[in-house]
Amino acid sequence: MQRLATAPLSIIIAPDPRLKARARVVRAEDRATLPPLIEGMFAAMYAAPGIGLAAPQVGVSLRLLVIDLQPEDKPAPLVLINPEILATSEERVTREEGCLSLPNQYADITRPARVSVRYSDLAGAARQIAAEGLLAACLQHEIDHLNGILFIDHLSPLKRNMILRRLAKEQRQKAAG
Ligand code: GNR
Ligand code: NI
Repeated sequence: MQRLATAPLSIIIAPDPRLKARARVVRAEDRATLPPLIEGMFAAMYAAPGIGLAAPQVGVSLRLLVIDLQPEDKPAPLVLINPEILATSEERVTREEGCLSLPNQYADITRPARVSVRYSDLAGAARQIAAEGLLAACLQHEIDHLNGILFIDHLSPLKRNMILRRLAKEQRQKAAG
C-alpha cells in the first residue's frame, strides 16, 4: 500500500523567543507523540533543503533532532533523542554554517573538530556516535538549538547584529513581495 507523504512542519525564523528557550528532556510518556513529529521534521528538512533540524525549530520544545547529511535521493536519516555531548576534541576547526531558522545567512564558525555524543534512539535504546567533519559540526549546531543557542551566538555581537539586521531586512522585502 502506498504511504501518504507527511506534510512538512513549518520552520520558525529568528528572532523568535522559541529559538532561545532550553528544550526539555523527552520522557517515556512522550514517545508515542514522536513518530508524526519526526516525519514532519524530516519532510521540512528535506524540503528546505537542510542537513539537520532540531525540534525547537518547528516550535516543539523537546530534546530531539534529526540529521541527514546525504541528498534526498540517497537518504541516511538519523534521529537523536536526548543527545548529550560526552567529549570534544581540543582541536578546533572553522567551517561555514547556515541555519534554516536564519535563511540565506552564513558565517564561519569555529568548533571542536570531533565530538562523541550519547543519545537514545526511537526504541529507547542508548546509543553513542563519534563524529568528525560535517557531522561533528552539524551535531553541535543541532544540540546548540536544544539549549536555545544559534550559530550566530558564537560570533561577536557586531557580526551577530549585522546578520540579524540583514535577515530582518530580507524577510521584510520578502513579505512586501
Ligand atoms: O542545513 C544546515 N546546514 C549546516 C551547515 C553547516 C553546519 C550546520 C548546518 S545545520 C543546517 C540546518 C539547520 O539549521 N539545523 O538546525
Ligand atoms: Ni540551525
